[in-house]
Amino acid sequence: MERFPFVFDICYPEIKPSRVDNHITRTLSSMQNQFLDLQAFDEMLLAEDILLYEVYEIKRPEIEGELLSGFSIVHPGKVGKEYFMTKGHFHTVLETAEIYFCLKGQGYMVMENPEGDCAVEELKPNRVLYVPPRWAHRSINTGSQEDLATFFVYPANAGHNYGTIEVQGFRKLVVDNGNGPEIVDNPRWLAPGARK
Ligand code: S6P
Ligand code: ZN
Repeated sequence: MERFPFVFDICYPEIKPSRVDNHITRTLSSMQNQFLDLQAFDEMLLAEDILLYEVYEIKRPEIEGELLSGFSIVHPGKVGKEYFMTKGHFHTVLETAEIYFCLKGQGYMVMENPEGDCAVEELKPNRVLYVPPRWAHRSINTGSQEDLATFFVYPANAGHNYGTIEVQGFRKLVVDNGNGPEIVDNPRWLAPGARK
């Protein structure tokens, strides 16, 4: 592991760091029950387990004091009316924040805290988004052709809790009912009072 300061450059136009230690790919099959239209999901998956998004991480020790950073690239597309998105997660160490810097594309970050408060912020090039401690986050690409590319940085000891979102969902969805992106309530969302 590098003990001295280091730099890395972003390679345009595909946008990925010149230094990559870890490349994570997530395909449709890793998103069971996450998209609202289960039938559209099953039909798409039957045709092909397509790539939804990729993460390029700069590896560092996952200990307090270190920072993890990297690039998240969500490809364009939809499952039914719902745009391609990341799984979304709380940090295991709930009291940890994260910063996203949007490099390319158009989309939204859907966020919520354990009390059920929610926030949706637009992502566009050169926009910085601060995700405070305790807020789950999911990025969504609303572009029709272009990738949504962001640079992220967060405390290296934060960890990822995917299970909570897999069960309760996010309160808000971003869908296209024919007129472009629309933020709507998720009918399958489990409100705090309905959780075990
Ligand atoms: C990690 C940070 C990002 C996401 C990435 C993919 O805390 O928020 O690196 O991991 O955008 O999303 P997800 O929900 O599949 O981890
Ligand atoms: Zn995160």
